[in-house]
Amino acid sequence: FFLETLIGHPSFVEGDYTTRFIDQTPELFEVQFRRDRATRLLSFIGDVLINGNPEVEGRPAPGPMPEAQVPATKILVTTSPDSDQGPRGSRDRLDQLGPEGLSKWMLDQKQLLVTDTTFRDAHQSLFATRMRTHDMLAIAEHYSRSLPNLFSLECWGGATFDVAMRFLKEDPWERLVALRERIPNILFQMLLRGANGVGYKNYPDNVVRFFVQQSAEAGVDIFRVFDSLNWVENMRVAMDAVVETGKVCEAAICYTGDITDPNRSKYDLKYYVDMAKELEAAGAHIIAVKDMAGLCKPAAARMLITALKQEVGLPIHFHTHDTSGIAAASILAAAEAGVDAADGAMDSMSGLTSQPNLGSIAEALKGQPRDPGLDRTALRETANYWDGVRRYYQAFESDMRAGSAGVFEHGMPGGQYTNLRQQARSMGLEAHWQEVAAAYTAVNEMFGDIVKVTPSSKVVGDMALFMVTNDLTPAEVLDPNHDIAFPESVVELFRGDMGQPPGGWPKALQEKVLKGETANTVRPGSVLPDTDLEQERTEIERKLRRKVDNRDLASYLMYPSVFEEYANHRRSFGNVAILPTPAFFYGLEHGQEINVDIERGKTLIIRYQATSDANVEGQRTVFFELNGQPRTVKVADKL
Ligand code: 3PY
Ligand code: ZN
Repeated sequence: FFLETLIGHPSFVEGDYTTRFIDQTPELFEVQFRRDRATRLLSFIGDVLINGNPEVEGRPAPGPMPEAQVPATKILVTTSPDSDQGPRGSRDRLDQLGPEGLSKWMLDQKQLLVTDTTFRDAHQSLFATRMRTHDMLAIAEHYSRSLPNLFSLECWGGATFDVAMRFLKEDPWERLVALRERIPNILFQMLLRGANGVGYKNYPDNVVRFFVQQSAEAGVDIFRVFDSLNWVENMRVAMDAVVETGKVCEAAICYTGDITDPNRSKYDLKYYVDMAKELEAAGAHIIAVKDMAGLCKPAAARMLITALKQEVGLPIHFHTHDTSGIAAASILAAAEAGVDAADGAMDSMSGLTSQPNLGSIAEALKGQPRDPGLDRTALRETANYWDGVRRYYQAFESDMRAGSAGVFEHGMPGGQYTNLRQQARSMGLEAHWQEVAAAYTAVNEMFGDIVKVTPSSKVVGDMALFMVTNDLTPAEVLDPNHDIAFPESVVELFRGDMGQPPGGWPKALQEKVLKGETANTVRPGSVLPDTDLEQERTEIERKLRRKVDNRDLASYLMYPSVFEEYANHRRSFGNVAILPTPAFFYGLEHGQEINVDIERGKTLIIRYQATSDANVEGQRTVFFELNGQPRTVKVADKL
């Protein structure tokens, strides 16, 4: 193989080589021990058995984890004359009508269209985005066959991109493509943080465009685009890029404050209606009301949706969180006021910081004019499956037990709540959680009452933790004579690196934070130079000593070091996404056997036998049976 690669190299063929050839093409000379796929996976399992998966270190042990039961798939709705093709769904409608046609169809039809967020926001909000591709793929075909009346599946974007690579050692693109293969008929939806892509900072415009193009090609149909300060200027590049791909641009207004409270006038009904009109003029096909913290009370939902339906000519899609416990009432109020689509999560993945209960919303509307027409049995079976899956992730659950009206004070987004609480715990502040929540409220006020959603919410969280750990009061933070070394993210926010909030930043605090540095007021993307994409590609190819396709490049542009680390993990251990979840986090029991589908039609049967004592070099031998044959791997004992 080595010789073939060497003599096939263009420089070698052309006779164009000197000793510099060795320096310039190191990939040809790296003598790499290329282990087969099975050995790499066994090494990973061996490492988890001996050293543990660092991901669950220090987290609560899970209870029993019986295998989640995939329901036997029945075709419940077949509108296709060719039954092999499976039932037609919303994606077929998009193919037929195009994005403007889909938008018009949404307005013309009567049902409440329902999006299931289980594959993205639900697990982001309930267990820190840890759901693995393996658990999604097992149920995917069931969705396609049994729930074709769902409007869309929110299954990508937000934090899933980062967490997939950083913690789960998975390729987010492969997840999307594999889901697409199994669910060709239901629209896929992603959450895009506007100029922040799927990251935490503004990227150059051409990086945002490149990312959108790749996502569209890989299978995203609807892009829910938002800006973390509700600054429409900062959404245009992403929105235009979506429209250019021929996909659906769902532009979001992030809901904060309380439109039913006359004392909170900064974000009143007019503010939201004006923003929706701006987004309509900017080319959106759908308007999302993104209530990321679950602050939109039933009365507010009724007012807001009624006004938007009167003033805007686009369908409205309502997204909320159930942190307070009352969000389903808001969805029903929105449905009565004529909202076109709403988000829910499958029963066992709903409630608390997640979306309200999809199955119960469907039941509440059954037989009513807005009946979403979803099959009760299919919903129940799907929810049962997710119930089994959720047990695998016990270690990542927050210990929130009930909804809490406290969210109307702190306004923390559902996706942030569990993370911030975990962050506080890891800093030894668990007992001070109420103080952190109070500091979060105070920081928001000091910052001028801003929209809090990734990444602006992260900055508010950083500052809240900073205040609690340093025992700082709001008065001290605001006092110009009390010197404070603000966290870097706060400096960046006040410098305008994430854009501008409505009404600008509070001047006195901005001066104090920036310590003489000047603030930007222009759109950050307008001054960030375009990235040289090919230069970046060369750079990462050199680091990894392999070719890098557009999807890898897009991952690298979003998260350079996270991607590089993930790619190295993949080289050492192969595609660990195909392992069952308990094996990935906890390894195997003695004598336990698992089936691992290494590719379609090719299954490895892995049985764990035993582990030896460490040898003088600190290595242990792990004994497996692989498809009935003995196999061993050596693993360094790091503990
Ligand atoms: C994200 O950006 O990940 C969010 O879920 C915002 O609500
Ligand atoms: Zn959300």
